[in-house]
Amino acid sequence: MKRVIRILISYALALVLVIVSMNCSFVNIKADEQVYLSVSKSNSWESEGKYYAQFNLTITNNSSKNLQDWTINISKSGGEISQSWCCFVSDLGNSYELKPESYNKEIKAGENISNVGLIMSFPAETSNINASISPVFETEVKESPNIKEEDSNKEETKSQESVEVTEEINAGDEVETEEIDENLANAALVASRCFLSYADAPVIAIRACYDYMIVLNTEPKEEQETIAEAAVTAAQTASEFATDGDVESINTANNANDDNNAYEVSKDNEPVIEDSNPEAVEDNEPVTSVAGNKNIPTGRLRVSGTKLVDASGNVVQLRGVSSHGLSWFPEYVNESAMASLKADFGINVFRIAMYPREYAGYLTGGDKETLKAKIDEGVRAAANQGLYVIIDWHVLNYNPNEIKDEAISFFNEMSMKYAGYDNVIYEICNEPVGADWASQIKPYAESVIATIRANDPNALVIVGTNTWSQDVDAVVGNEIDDANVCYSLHFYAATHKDNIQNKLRYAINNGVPVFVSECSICDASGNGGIDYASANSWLELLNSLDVSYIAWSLCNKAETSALINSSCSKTSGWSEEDYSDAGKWFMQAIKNQ
Ligand code: IDC
Repeated sequence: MKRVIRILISYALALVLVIVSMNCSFVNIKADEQVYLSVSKSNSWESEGKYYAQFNLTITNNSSKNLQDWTINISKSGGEISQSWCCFVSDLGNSYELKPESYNKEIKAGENISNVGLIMSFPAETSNINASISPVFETEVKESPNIKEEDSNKEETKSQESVEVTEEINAGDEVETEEIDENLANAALVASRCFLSYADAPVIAIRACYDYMIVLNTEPKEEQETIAEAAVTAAQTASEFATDGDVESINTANNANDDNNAYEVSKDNEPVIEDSNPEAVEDNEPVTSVAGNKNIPTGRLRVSGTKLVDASGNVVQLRGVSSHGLSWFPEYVNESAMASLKADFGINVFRIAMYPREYAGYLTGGDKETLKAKIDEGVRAAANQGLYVIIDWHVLNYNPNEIKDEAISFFNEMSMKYAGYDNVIYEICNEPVGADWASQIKPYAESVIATIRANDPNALVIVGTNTWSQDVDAVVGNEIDDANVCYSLHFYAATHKDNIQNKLRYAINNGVPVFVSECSICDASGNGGIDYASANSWLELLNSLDVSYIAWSLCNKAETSALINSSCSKTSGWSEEDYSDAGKWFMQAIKNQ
């Protein structure tokens, strides 16, 4: 185990500090002669007496050496990070430390990464925060084993927690080979960092362990079960270690236990296809209709002007719910849940959100076969329930072209598999950021749609727009040359008001079909207070224009947008009190349309 610790702690940090002023404008200040940290404040809003600002970070490696790792330090200046993406955040007291995910850790010479971002809240309007970056160059870590040895002797400075966690796990687990120990030690290190600041840290920790297990793939399949168990134990140990009596953390650790089960269930859940009434789907029965209700449509949907119409030409407004991330809360994507929501809310669509990157994402260590089996279960369950279903490639906060090849291969597989399914809709990029419509998103969409069309000429496709799918106005006069495409606009009612509503009106007035494939009634972080007045005004607008909408999200996470109360562990068959305030609002909105 000592060797593991040595490896973990032998990074020679080339610490270069620079203060970056985060202002409304884009700043670009040198970290040293070679590495740049750029910060832009892309959005800000007020909610419940606090001021929120969203920052996007870009790290540019202008040196001739590859970057092996990096750490960003942000001083708190009275602020608090309420959300972050594509990085791990640790609370160091007066400052936050941001560490990379496995996929954006290395930055090759001459390249940059721009997917890291965060939302901070402040007691008063603030425009300045201090940030610094510590890059680690490749040559500094790629030393001979002897040098690692020396480094490790000097290395008592690295986080004490990390060391203790790794030792703790080694003592408690039953895994035999040193190689597996290493994986777990790495996982626990990631886990320990997570626990310091994330509300959903235990879940992330477990996923992190799982990631390591899968990515490194060091053992034959039979061994993986044992490793998985050890990984879960590791995460739990890390949880106890890091929570240190803090009530909120203990609660989240308890939730993680539920998640362990889900994780194990989904892992064993190979014959998902057999499980869910294969006849209905194999015969490709059309989506069933309920007589007399025009809002439960039949057959393939198509775009007609700015509206959606069903196979008989009836105007359709889809109204439904979205899953949370498929890797986070897979247990909510099941047929009984859909049946409950159909009965309680009257939904006619269900969205399956699959993150390619975040938290055991499809491209970042998530088990692709398990994720695809879950999608399959969702598609078939929806067909059985007479619901439309959206397969959402949940690009979040980056340019979808960064993973275009992977998207093409994913949608090729999906559209080949579901070509005969009238209920399947493809959403090819949830929320692009930093991606101009004309030069980035449109060409991306054209490539992905060409792939889908080769397998399925008729499926409805939803295309995200720039700035978290707000810029539908940019599509006006520059639509994709395809008859069955609509464009997404997302809103969170406490944050997005007139300005975004006007974009919706403008797009529709100019003939652009808009689909609200994600929305909620709280603020843009998915949390904070509910703004009922704004929510009602949005609902009125959507209904008046027959614009389809989908509520984020079906889970019991302790956040305002979760449709199920965090105290409720049921994954279907809910009663009214099991729904959160947001859940109750959407139930009324969808039911009473
Ligand atoms: C949020 C989830 C939250 C999770 C986070 C990960 O609610 O639990 O930790 O993602 O980054 C979106 C995104 C959607 C966000 C949601 C709320 O499409 O993924 O979910 N949101 O922030 N756009 C605007 C808001």
